[in-house]
Amino acid sequence: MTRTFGNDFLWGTATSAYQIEGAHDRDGRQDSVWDAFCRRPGAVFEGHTGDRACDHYGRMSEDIGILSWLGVNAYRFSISWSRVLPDGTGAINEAGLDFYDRLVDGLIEAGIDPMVTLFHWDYPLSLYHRGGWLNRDSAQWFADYVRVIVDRLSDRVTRWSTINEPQCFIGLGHQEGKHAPGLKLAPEDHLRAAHHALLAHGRAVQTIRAHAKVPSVVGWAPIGHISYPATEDPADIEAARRATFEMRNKDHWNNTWYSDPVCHGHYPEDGLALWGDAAPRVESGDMEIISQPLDFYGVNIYAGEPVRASEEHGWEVVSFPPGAPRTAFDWPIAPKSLEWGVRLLWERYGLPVIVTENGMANLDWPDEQGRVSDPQRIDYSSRYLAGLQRAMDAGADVRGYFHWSLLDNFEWAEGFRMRFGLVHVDFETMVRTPKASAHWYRDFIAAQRSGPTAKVGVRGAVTPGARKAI
Ligand code: IFM
Repeated sequence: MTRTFGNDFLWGTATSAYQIEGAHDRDGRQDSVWDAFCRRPGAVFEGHTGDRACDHYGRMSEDIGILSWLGVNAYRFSISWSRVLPDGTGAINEAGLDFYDRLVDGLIEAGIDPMVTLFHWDYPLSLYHRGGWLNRDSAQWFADYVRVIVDRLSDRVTRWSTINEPQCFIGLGHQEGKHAPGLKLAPEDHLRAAHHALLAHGRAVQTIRAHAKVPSVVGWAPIGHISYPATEDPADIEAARRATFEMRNKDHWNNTWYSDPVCHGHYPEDGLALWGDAAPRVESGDMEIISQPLDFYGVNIYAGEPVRASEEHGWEVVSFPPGAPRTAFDWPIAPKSLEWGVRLLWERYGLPVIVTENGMANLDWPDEQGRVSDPQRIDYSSRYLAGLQRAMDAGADVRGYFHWSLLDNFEWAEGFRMRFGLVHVDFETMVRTPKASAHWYRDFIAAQRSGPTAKVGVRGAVTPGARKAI
């Protein structure tokens, strides 16, 4: 199939600091909550830790070489807060900051646009001991850290993503206790932590706007928790819209608790009713901070579920057929989740969308000739990208796609057993081997290099009236 996403479409891969860097105690870095969580017996599969991870810290040039070979024009990586500010606030660790300086220079030299994620879960342990996200000061601490990064990198970095998947670091980390810092808090407490994370997001946007040296493109990267229509019947489409944006469960697996404040300046009514007295106290001015104008809506979409209209409840989930394809993580393979997720989010929030993560865990290993065949990942990516193209054909304004992930890496509580990379990593030797999917992605990107352009601009470049209903 010929697909044309446009010459300026961002084709990238994504990673995060704790998952790939390693070097947990080198050059002045101090612990984050993930270092501490990994040391807790039973917290992570087989006691794996990110101490070495992929040793990206020591092999950064090699990894930039791989990105260059892939032909991506963008790379999304996160910064380790406690590598730059070992105590979370105060003294800057120049060696840590220098690492990111060199990374940015190396990427630009290779013709790859850096997209910096400012927070991807590795909260400084020292600040956790001062209350972490439960402390309202965390928004100020985050803004101070962001200022350090912006002062150093914003002469070259123009693309910023504030926080990654608040649903996970709050839901899994502060409600369910499955991720760092491993807390199972009462609703009023994890909701307060969530509110502070939203404030931190808003303060980060303000800091970038106020101090960046060149015009910046700013967004964030929540999870897309997607229901898609089982058929194209308008009643099923309405069912998907409702299912995607309604809050029915007392957990963090939804879109609107986070995205409505960020994009609309208020918590959703159904969420407030659901949480009742546990809902956070919103101080005067909070929502103005949280709802800073954004340039793009970054979204991480991996899977979703089909729904259809139901007279009784408005919508109901349609089961996958027995034996339907699933990833190694047991997530259903559902290309329509990307297609409809992007369409529905574009419709509701009216911001250009960037797919900041999409990919799959697979059981990959090198064969006797040293090749890594992963036809499942090629098929997955091909189907999801076709879905993305359909979303764009339907009018959704999509500006980029970042495959998760560049390298096999430390998959949080699953340790190293879930391999998400386009590039296989031998975690003993650290040898990198591009998988068949890496070759496929490289060819795919090369084939997209012609056709009409869709400008990836700064705020204001998108005509508000361009927003279309689906
Ligand atoms: O590895 C994670 C990433 O850190 C956040 N988004 C989902 C990925 C796969 O689970």
